[in-house]
Amino acid sequence: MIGSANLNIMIKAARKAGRSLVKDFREVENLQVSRKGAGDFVSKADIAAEKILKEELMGARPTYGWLAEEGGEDEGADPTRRWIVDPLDGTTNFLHGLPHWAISIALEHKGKVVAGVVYDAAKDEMFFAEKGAGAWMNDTRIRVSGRHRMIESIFATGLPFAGRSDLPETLKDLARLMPACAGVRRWGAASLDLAYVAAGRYEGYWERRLNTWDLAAGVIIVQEAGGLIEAVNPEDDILTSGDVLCANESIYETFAKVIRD
Ligand code: 2AM
Ligand code: CA
Ligand code: CA
Ligand code: CA
Repeated sequence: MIGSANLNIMIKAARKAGRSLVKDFREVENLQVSRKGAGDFVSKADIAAEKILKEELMGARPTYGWLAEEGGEDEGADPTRRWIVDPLDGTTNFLHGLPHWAISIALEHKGKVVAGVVYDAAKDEMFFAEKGAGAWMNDTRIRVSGRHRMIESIFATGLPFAGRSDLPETLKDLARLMPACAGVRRWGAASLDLAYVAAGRYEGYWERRLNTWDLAAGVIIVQEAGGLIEAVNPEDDILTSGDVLCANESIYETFAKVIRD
């Protein structure tokens, strides 16, 4: 797969920030951590990774805009293009020594995501996609799963953590979904949940109240892998609402009905 210049910039940046995160992950007990809000932590590792990503991405494309979880927002000289970055998605896992976290980088053009990279550095799995060019994991083209029976399917979600207000909705969803399917998983890194749907590892995923940087890269990876993705309420915009529902094509309608009814 030969990507565009921008995709190569994104992959190179993800690898460089990934090396920094893997190093910090090995000595995670020594990291300085602070709390941004209820249950929302940030560490030296998040900050260091974001600094590397900013140097790499803005260094290569100085006119683009910038939106990142730990460093706020800048409108670039070119208002049509913007990097959307989560330097460490799954910080809570990272801080507990759980190897399930990722770097998420998206490129937006005129309000639409045109390229996305989700890098699981601990497992060296680089998920990426570019509009019209398919979705990939390392050297392999990926596709959503072909399962179409609910009873054989597994779904992922995020369980609301301290401070998040969507508990009643999530409990209602779970009560309807759990008896109908083969299982529900909760891993704690939204960008990887999306990448796993794209790779056919589970059939679908839904979650509410996410941030733009959790979702932007994963959205295009799911689409390019042949998946369907919308906001939980299909009239909403995914990135601005932060609510997402995605699945392979064959099960989408049945799954969406369970969550939406
Ligand atoms: P973060 O690690 O970048 O903050 C969905 O669960 C998203 O919520 C995750 O991708 C995660 O992104 C964020 N999040 C923030 N605090 C969390 C917590 N205590 N538990 C799980 N996810 C959390
Ligand atoms: Ca966070
Ligand atoms: Ca995140
Ligand atoms: Ca983060």
